[in-house]
Amino acid sequence: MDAQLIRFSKFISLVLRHQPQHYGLTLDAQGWATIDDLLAAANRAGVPLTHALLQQVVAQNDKQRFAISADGRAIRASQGHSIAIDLALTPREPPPLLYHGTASRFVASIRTQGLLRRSRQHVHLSPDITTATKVGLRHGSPVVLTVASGAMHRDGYQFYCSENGVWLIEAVPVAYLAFPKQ
Ligand code: HQG
Repeated sequence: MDAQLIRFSKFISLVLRHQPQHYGLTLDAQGWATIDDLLAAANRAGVPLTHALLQQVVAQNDKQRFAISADGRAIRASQGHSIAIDLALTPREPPPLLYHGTASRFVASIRTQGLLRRSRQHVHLSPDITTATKVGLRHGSPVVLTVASGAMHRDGYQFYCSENGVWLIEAVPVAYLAFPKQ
């Protein structure tokens, strides 16, 4: 994705995941906005987004962050929200192991509290170590924790998988976490 499309992607993430009201946009209960309303909100904020550019942002997005509705008229972020919306995902059986990328400075706290969702609606887990390492790098020196997702599922915890393949869960207790040897 070129630099301009990345800027648009960050703006759309901000609006659809965190601050729709600030930009005068109303999402429905599942997080959808009409594309026309989103473009109007962007233009009011001085962001020169058009239908054609939006289609490029959605199609070329490295993580497929956004989904377009079946009728082509609405858009939502597939995960990552801090505002209360219901993605209406169905619980799914996870693979036996999932991974969480974090930064080394958070590890001591995670050892005592487990993984908490902090400002977001869910804890985000990755299906592979490479992806988790990239997530951790966003925060600093990356550390990848292994989550015993199969055992958690057997113990009754509910897992969801977003449209773009990010595993979501309310929290992960310490008992299900493996930390790399230091
Ligand atoms: C950490 C990106 C201390 C947690 C990614 C993380 C993801 C704790 C940070 C998505 C803790 C929260 C989400 C505890 C958790 N004590 N720190 N008990 N429990 N943490 O950004 O998972 O590019 O809210 O380890 O790919 O980093 O935006 O979550 O480091 O899918 O599409 O608290 O964002 O996607 O940070 O990232 P975040 P995340 P996008």
